Amino acid sequence: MKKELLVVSMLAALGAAACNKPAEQETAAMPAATAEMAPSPAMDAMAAMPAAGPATYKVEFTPLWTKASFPIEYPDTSLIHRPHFSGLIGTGHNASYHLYAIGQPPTPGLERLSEMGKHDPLDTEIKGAIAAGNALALSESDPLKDFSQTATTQVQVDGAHPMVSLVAMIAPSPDWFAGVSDVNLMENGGWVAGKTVDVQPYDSGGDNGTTYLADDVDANPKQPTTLNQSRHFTKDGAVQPVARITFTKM
Ligand SMILES: [Ca+2]
Ligand SMILES: [Ca+2]
Repeated sequence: MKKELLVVSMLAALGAAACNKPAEQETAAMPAATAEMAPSPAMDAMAAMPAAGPATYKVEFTPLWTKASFPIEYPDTSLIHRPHFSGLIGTGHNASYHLYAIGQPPTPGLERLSEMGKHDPLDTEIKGAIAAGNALALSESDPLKDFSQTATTQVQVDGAHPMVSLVAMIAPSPDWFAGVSDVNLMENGGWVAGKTVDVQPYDSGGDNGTTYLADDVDANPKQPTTLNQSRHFTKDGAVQPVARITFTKM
């Protein structure tokens, strides 16, 4: 009996100690957070960790790439060349992974996505990033051919992988894609309820064609990925977004 009571009281004491710990850490962290110090990214990450467990967001991709907004050579000449977006592909990830990067040549996966709309081998590259701990889960949607609809998928994030990148081919095109990169869904240590971002057109650098329907002109060596500032996507000198993505926490 005595022994059991001792165990119970010890457990109670341990429990109390365990309960106190986070509270102590919180109060200890408070002055640093309220002080007028420039918060370093490392401090942000540490402060964010306890609050942000895994989260899933609904992704809705709304097309803006219409003939009315993008009249130059808009490719509506036949059913074969009917304008559409390939299925979206992307992932939640950390700062070590980039689906695409301005100034960097495309990976073989990004090149094929941008030229053919194929998810393979970009899906394999993302799975490699997952295996390396830099990405969380593969996200994919169906292609979008009816622009009165949206393309939808889901994306998973967690405290160590709070950023999201997604791409889809602008089709038909030589190597042009719509994308968002490094969208951070964590703000002030917690997950945002929702976020809407513009999706810009890019040129992956995998092909040298300069019109939607240009013949295949493989780029060798590969060119750096750029924001697509061709006449097809600019208005008054400014690149126009070709879609909008809304993230909604589920
Ligand atoms: Ca190109
Ligand atoms: Ca190519």
